[in-house]
Amino acid sequence: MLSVTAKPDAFPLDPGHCALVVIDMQRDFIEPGGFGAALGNDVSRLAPVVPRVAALLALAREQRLTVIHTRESHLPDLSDCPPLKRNKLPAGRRIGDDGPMGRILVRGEPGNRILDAVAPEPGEWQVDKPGKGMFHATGLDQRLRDAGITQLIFAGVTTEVCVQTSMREACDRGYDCLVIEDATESYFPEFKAATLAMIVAQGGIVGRCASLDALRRAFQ
Ligand code: TIU
Repeated sequence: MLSVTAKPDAFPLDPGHCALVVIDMQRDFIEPGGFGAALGNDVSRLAPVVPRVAALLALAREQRLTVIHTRESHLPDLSDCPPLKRNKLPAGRRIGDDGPMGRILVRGEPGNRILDAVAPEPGEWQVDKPGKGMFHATGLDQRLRDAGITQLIFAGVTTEVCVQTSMREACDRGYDCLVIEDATESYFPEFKAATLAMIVAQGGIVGRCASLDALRRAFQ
């Protein structure tokens, strides 16, 4: 068992039973014209996290961790999209509407593609999820259990939405969780800071926080 220096306390790392989960590093959230922009966000705020997630992926691959990539997306007929999620936005910016990267947040459209710099490699898991959390309607919990995964390291976007939701739901299911604070980002720096502070304030019950460097040191 390795040990990662983390907050509020050290994270015991068991590489053979640990997966890296990279949440929603898709064009929809990081490039102009996608769902993130449709929500009114300044998507340029997420650009700096891309090379950091790429560095984390390189480390995970070097250490032979299981690697999982998620994408938030809906079926082309939108049968898996709750009406509220679609109808709260103005026409032209709704899920399923046509945008510069194809239909917004629809599975298989150009906008739904994970950025090249952090793209999945052969053998890595790809999970399409209609929700903010990664367990809803994905079958992922059973797949992780079948693979003997008991620990999850989180990265990706956005910290307070899909990353936090997925991590909290993972803790509820009994996984030991760690978020890499410099490999996750939000459109709102204050929301990211508050999310990490909330995790630390819960005493480790809803996961822990560590830097990429601290994770790297644990493997040395
Ligand atoms: N709105 C926002 O910040 N995020 C999302 O809608 N999805 C994810 O976080 N992936």
